Amino acid sequence: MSNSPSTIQRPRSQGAFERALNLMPGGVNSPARAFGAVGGTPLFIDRADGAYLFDVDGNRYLDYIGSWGPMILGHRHPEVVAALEAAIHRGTSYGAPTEAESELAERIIATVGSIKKVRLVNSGTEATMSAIRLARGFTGRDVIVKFAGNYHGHVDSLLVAAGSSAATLGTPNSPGVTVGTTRDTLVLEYNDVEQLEQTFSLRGDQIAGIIFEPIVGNMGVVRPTTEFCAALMRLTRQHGVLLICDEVMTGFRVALGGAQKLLGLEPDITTLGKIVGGGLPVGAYGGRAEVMNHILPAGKVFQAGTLSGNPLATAAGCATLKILQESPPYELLENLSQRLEIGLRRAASAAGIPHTLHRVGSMMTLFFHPGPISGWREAAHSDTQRYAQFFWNMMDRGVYLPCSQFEALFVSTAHTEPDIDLTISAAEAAMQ
Ligand code: KE4
Repeated sequence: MSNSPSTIQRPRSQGAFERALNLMPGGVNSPARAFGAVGGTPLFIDRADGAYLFDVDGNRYLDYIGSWGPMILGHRHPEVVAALEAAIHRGTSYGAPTEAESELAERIIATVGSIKKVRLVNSGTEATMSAIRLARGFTGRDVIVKFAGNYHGHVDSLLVAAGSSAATLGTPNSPGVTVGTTRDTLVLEYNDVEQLEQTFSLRGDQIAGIIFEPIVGNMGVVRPTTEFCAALMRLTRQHGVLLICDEVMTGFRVALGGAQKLLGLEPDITTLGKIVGGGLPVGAYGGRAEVMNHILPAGKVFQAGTLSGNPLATAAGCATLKILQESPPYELLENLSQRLEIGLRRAASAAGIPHTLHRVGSMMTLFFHPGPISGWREAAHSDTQRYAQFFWNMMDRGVYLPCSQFEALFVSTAHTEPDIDLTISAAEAAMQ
């Protein structure tokens, strides 16, 4: 019996989920996919093509999750598929260096201005975990600062609930994370310059690094203020703290050079993921050589990985970045995304729904919240029940949105104006 708030029966997804529940925790391999935030049964996907997902019941959906960001070129881009087909006939993994890794490193360095040396890993989590270890190894300090509503993967020391004040160290927000692991983590409010300055005056000389999403995607899309960016740059330099820009989501998404290019930021370390692998498992972290040369075997900070720089993953990543570098699609993405933003705003206003929409390039969030939203304190009060019903109303009209109010939707180069207009029409009906 489906408990879905959907009006459409999807028996094969239902059966697939019941099977998966007996095999894997929650029936999924990443909790975000379990539809916990929107209720109902997750759709099992059979295949994807261009801007579309196809579920195992044969339904087609316009895809705005794009694998949570990687699929900026849409699914099965012919040049990415061709690169993978060529690579697979040369083998799948060697455990030895390849020139493809150097090509991907060159492409990253050529596009992300602050990166002069880079290490490839297998996920965004590995990238952020390694960046934190590097900041501590480079500075010899222990304290790491993060911000509420920012997500950096399942790194133990970042699975932290905010302390009671700016000077209060974090406490674990997941079983299995020890107090010892989190006692060197401070959780501050995003865009709160005063609290940042207070923290630095109290503990600046103990802080190894600050990690933040330069444009947040993980509380929904939230931009930093100019003052917040300036304070981050100023205070980290004053106190010898490394600034870690987590561009796993924004890298190659909001601009070829990432959010740091748009915002004029000069981080000491940048973390990457998602798009850099073109849909295959690639993460990366990089920065100026003086910092990166502390990583083993050049330096003494340990980090390793069996499948880091895997030949198939680097083939997909190189093919994707090659396209983005040679024919930057950001004007197309801006036009399509602006059209969608205007349509969604008009639909919500016509339905009399309190809302605010935040967009940067081809990533955006329609908050069921009157706004303003500058951080997690406001975002957390969004009407998540209303979002959940909107989600299913759109799904039943063939539009697959992020399965949480606190995520970004993504437009790809495979989307067309008719696709956007269909989405807007669906939203007008879905909000009634
Ligand atoms: P992964 O380990 O999932 O590759 O990357 C972790 C990560 C790091 N930094 C940022 C800014 C991220 O957004 C992420 C992962 N994003 C989530 C969705 N917002 C991935 C979806 C999931 O967990 O299944």
